[in-house]
Amino acid sequence: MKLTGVELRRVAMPLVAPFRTSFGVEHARDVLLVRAVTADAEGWGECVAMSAPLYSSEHVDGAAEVIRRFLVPGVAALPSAQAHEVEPIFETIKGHPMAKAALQTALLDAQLRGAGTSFGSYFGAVRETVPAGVSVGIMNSVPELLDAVAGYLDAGYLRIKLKIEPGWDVEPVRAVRERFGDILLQVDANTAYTLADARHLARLDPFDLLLVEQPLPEDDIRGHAELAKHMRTPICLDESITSARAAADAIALGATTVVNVKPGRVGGYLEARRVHDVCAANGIPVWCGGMLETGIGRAANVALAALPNFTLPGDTSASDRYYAADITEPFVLVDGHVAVPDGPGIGVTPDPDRLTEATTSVEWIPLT
Ligand code: SMG
Ligand code: MG
Repeated sequence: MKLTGVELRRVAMPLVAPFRTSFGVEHARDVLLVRAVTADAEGWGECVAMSAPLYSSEHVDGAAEVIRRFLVPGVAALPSAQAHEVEPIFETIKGHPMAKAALQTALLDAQLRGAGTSFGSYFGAVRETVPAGVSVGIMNSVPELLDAVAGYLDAGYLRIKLKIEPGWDVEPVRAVRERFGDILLQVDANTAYTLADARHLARLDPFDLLLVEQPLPEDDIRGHAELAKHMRTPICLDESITSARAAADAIALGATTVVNVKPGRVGGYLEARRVHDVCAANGIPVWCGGMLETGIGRAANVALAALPNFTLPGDTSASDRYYAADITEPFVLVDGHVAVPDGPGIGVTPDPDRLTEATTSVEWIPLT
């Protein structure tokens, strides 16, 4: 599979409501889409880097620069550019997993569209629909939070995740538990605490949460292992899990007993599959994280979430939780589940009119 050229397209996607986390407020995504063109097919990938390096060290302008300046020239030098064939070249470039994931996904989509194989069947999906959770941002007040959660439960979401930070943790969790009873409930701190908060975090234990996600800094694996000794709520790492090796280490050290899998964070779907496998081999359940993806990124995530060890509902919500008008056919919630696309590749394609409407810039990188 020889690559002909790569398009980098920026798309402005306003969110239906601001999404506040411990690291900031998102009002819109500035999405970088990668289109890989080969002689036989073309494929799409979505870069999940945010506008600013607040969730992780990457940001969208930097990712575009890495793709154009280092990744595409690396791929251009290869005789064939199937997804697994670019991995050794990508490994020589340090970091930038979200940039790598976006390009590799576009290549894999082109490859699988050419072969008439869906992402789901390529990776070994075992279900046709996946249970959907929803991630609920930090709100201005508890009543506002309860209204938001009520709306999501009415819509059919099977699991609620509350974003927390110091000053917005025990009280909102208590309020949601008291009001909605025995729902599947978990929290995500996005690194907002330190080990010195261990006793405070243990105050979440009485609420029978499924897990607490990434309470401590990304590089504090030992801290998470120590924290696990001081609280009953299972710890689930997100930001810290940057590869299958990192997952194996965190598990071996007792820092995580559940893992959030995000393909962008680990450099692509092949590595995400390896994270899944390492966790499965260790009896560690996984679930699919989200980065406010458009339908392009969501399609591939939903296929990944259909693998056997994805046993908890993911942050794979329906399109209307994020966008009034997505750039693909929307993913919809049916009985709390979203359907795994079964067409070739990621199984969805941008709507040409919506894409044009949302596009803010296009760059074509020819391969000579
Ligand atoms: O896609 O539903 C989604 C967002 C899920 O909470 C979510 N993602 O740390 O897990 C996480 C955050 C990272 C993105 S926040 C802008
Ligand atoms: Mg998280």
